[in-house]
Amino acid sequence: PSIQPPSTYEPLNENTVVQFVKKLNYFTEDAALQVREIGDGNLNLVFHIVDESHAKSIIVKQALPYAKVVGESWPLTLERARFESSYLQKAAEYVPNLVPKVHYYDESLGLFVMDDLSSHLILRKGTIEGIQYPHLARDIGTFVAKVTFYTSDFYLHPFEKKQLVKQFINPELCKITEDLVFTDPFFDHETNDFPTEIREAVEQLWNDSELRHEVAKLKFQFLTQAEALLHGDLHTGSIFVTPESTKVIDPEFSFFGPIGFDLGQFFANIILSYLSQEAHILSSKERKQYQSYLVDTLKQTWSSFKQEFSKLWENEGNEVYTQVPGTLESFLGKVWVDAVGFAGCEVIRRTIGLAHVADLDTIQDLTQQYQLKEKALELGTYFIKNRTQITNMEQLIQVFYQE
Ligand code: SR1
Ligand code: MG
Repeated sequence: PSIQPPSTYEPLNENTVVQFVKKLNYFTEDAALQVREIGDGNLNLVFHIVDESHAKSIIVKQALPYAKVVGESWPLTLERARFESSYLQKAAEYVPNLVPKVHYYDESLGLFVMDDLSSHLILRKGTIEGIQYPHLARDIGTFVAKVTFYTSDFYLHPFEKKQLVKQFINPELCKITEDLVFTDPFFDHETNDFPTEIREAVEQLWNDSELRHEVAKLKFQFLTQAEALLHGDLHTGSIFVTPESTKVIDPEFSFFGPIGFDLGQFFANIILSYLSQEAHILSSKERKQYQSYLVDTLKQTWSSFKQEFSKLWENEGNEVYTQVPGTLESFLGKVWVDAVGFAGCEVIRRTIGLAHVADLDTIQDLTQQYQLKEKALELGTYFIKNRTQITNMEQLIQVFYQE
C-alpha cells in the first residue's frame, strides 16, 4: 500500500532543522548553533545540534517516509516517530536512568527531540573494540524486567493493558521483523545477502525442514503473543554506553509481543560479538579475557532479569495467579525457551539476511569471516532446534564457550 506523508511533512536538512529548534525555545535566541546529520542507522535522519557557548546540545530524530537503507522504493510510515518517543516516555516511568529523555514530539513532521547522548558510544562499536562495560548486564536485565513487567497483565488492569496494546499496534515495523528475522533468511529470498562462498551452508539451512517448522512456531509466537511492551529491536546498535552508564535507544519497533524476544535479540548480538572476537582481538590471552567478560554479560543479564522480574511479581503482582505457587517459575521457563529460539533466529538473520552486523562484516580476512559466518549459522540452527533442551544459561554457553 502506498503511504502518503501529511502535506505539511518535509524532510529537514541542516538549515531547516536549526530554524525548527529555534522555535522550541530550547536554545537562546542569539545562540550560534552547530548542526550535523549523524544518522548511521537503516531508517531515519538524526541531527546533532550544539550550542557550544552555553554547553547545550540536543538530538532531533526524524522519520523518512521510506527506509533509508533501501531507498524510496520501500515506503514506511512516519508514525514510527510516535512509537519510538512513546516507548521512551513509557520506559522513563520505570527506568528513567536507562533511556534518553524525550523533550518534544511533532506528529506532522514525524520527529522528536531528545537528550544528546554523544558522551556515550554505541555498544556494538565498544564491543568490537574490546571495551568492558561492568554495569551493562545488570542494566539490560533490569531494563527488560521492569518495562515488561509493568506493561504486562501480571501488573496492569486488563482494560489498561488492552488500551496500551492498542496504542502500540505497530504493523509496518512488525512486518519488517516478520520478514527479515523470521521468514526471508529461511527461504531463497531476494533480500538475503551472503557471500557465495557460504552458499552451501545456507542451502543446507533452507533444506532443513525441522528448522523451518521450529522457526514457524517462533514466528507465530511473535505474531500473536502480546505479553508485554517490547523494545522490538534490542541489538547492540540500539544501546549507548559508557563504563558507568547505559541508555537504551531506537525503540521504533516497539509493540506488544513475547518477552523472550527482547532478551533473545540482546543475547544473540552478544554471542555474535563473542564469535567475531577471534578476528578482532589477536592476542589469545586478551581475547579469552574479553570472551569471558561477554559470557559473564550473558549470565548476569539473564540473572538480573530473573531476579528483578521475580521481585516485581512477588511484591507488585496484581493478577490473582501471581499468588499461585509455581506460576512464576513456569512463566520464566517459557520466557527462557523463547529467548533461546529468538536468539537463534537473530544470529541467523544477522549473518545472511538483509541487515548484517559490523562485528562479522568488518573481518578483513575473508576466509576467517566466512568460517565464522558458517559457525554462526550452525549455532543459530542449534539454538532454534534445541531450545527446549537447553534449560539454563550454563547449558546455552557450553554450546559455544571454550575456556
Ligand atoms: C529495513 S530495517 C533493517 C533492520 O534495521 C533495524 O534496526 C531492524 O533491526 C531491522 O530489521
Ligand atoms: Mg534501529
